[in-house]
Amino acid sequence: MQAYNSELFLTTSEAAELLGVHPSTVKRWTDADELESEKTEGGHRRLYLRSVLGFAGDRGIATYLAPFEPFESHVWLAVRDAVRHDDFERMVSLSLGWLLRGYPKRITALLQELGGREDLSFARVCDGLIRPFMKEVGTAWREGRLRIGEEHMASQAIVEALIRLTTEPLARSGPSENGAEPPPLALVGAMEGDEHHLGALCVRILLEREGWNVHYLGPNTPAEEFATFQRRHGASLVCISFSPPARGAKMRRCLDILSAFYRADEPYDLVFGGGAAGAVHEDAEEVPFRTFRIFDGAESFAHWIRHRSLEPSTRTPQ
Ligand code: B12
Repeated sequence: MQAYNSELFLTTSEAAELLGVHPSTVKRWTDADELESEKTEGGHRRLYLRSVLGFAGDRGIATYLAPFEPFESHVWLAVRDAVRHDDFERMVSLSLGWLLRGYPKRITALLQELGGREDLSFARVCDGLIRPFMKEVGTAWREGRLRIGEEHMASQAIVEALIRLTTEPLARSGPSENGAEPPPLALVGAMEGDEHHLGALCVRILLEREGWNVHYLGPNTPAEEFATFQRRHGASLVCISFSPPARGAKMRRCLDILSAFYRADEPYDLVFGGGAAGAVHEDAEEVPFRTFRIFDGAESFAHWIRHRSLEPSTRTPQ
């Protein structure tokens, strides 16, 4: 462990953040020599990550880095790059390294940590980390650097983290006793024939965090099922993911089916997204929906959902 962590040092506030205390507490500990530190030429304290982690271990202070032993310094640098510089490159290569060495659970743990952080937007984690990481995985598989089993392991590691990040409490989706307006309902899933559903899971979490009740239909869901469930449960938003190799014809067929089921007295918004969704253009299609939008990423979708007016459906979820 020493070899990995010995070179890295933190400022007082970085150490305080890691230990979950106020910087003045870290100063007190260093002044009392309880926590090892050095002074720079400019008189600022610097604390070796190794010492801070050792101190945390001795005092029983849980840090987010502890589960990543012996890669704490790698994770710390990767998180710092992401949070401070919006740079996920280190995180992508760290995750790929873990995949190749057979540590998929670390990938799950890292994504869970990032997905829970308040200093990172979850949409950014989706577009900045999950999508590029999985793209790298796909490329490495195509070039023969990864086996298909490793590709599956990578998707599963991400799925597991995303499932753990779906936080919707049961109580919120049930009938309300105090007469409060129930949260609006969204249906989310991936199109029939499409086994890729990481993007749909990302959308589910984004919506839940914006206060939506989400019925998640998962991968490979026929358009007719989206239409039927929208009617049955009165969803005010339907989000469908299309990954390559889906083509425009598939999206148009889906639009035709949903249009045939659509009733103007129960309006809803329809959103397409995913790597293949650009095969149709929202303005070019004649559709009856209250709104029809296409997004190529989680961030643009999150921005739209936050700024559109939240009009609940005329019916309440059952
Ligand atoms: C993982 C993976 C799989 C896994 C999926 C596992 C799972 N549980 O999802 C498995 C192994 C099942 C799989 C199967 C196949 N795959 Co595949 N797969 C991939 C891979 C490596 C990653 C996809 C992924 O999960 N990306 C991460 C997510 C988060 O990214 P995303 O979907 O783009 O989502 C983001 C945005 O698009 C957006 N978004 C997505 N959906 C939505 C929806 C809404 C409403 C909104 C608002 C936004 C949004 O938000 C997300 C966050 O940024 C890609 C490689 C790549 N370059 O993408 C190939 C890839 C997509 N697969 C490919 C192929 C060919 C296949 C197979 C046909 C292989 C085969 N011969 O069997 C099958 C098809 C199975 C099927 N019927 O669907 C090709 C497609 C090539 C093409 N252009 O035609 C790719 C590109 C690999 C390649 N380079 O060859 N695959």
